[in-house]
Amino acid sequence: MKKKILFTLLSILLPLGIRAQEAHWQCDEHDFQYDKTIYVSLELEDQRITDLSNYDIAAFCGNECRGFVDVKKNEILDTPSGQVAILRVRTNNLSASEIITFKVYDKTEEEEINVANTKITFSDETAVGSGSSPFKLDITIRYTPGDTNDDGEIDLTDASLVFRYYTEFDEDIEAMTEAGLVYNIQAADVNGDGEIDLTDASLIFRYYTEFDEDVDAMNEAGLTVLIPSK
Ligand SMILES: [Ca+2]
Ligand SMILES: [Ca+2]
Repeated sequence: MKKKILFTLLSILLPLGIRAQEAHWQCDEHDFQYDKTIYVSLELEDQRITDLSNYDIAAFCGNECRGFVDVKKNEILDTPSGQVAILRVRTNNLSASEIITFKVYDKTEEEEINVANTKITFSDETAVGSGSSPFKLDITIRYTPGDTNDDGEIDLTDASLVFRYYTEFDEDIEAMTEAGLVYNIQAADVNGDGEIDLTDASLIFRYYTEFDEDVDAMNEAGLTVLIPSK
């Protein structure tokens, strides 16, 4: 009887132990045919983060996870200048260039950090970066796509700032700052296509009005938005 209780306890506890090690993001590699390896290092305030154990790193295309650093598969390299993550970004479209967004999860702060976008051409088979010269992701600046004035809300002010950046201020951030406006340009490219233009202003506007802050509904409608779901 004791054995049975022990076995039952173990069968409950073991999966919990395994789950505890799982990355913040998951994606099924079997859904994709091709991949490209990116060697990634993290930086905070111009300092290399040498120990990556407190962070999960993943790649996204729109809101779709395209790969994450899996510690269970030993996808962390120890190098003399610090740890480097091996991030395999996946695709089914070898001929296209895709905008890939990197996200980092800070396990201590329990916070998702949007880091950077980069355009990736998958047909070119060479890896991005290397163990000795990794692709640097700087997690110093934290922002939420769509919240262009960093006030914690995504609303018409944000849409208006993107619109004014593109029209009134002719893409001049300094002029906007001089005019007393807070404008976080990193948050402005809400569809992740690498451009900040009227499409982004329109997407934020539609998020707030037409779609009633429902990102999933926007994606179902075929619109790509990087604004996090509520
Ligand atoms: Ca805002
Ligand atoms: Ca854009």
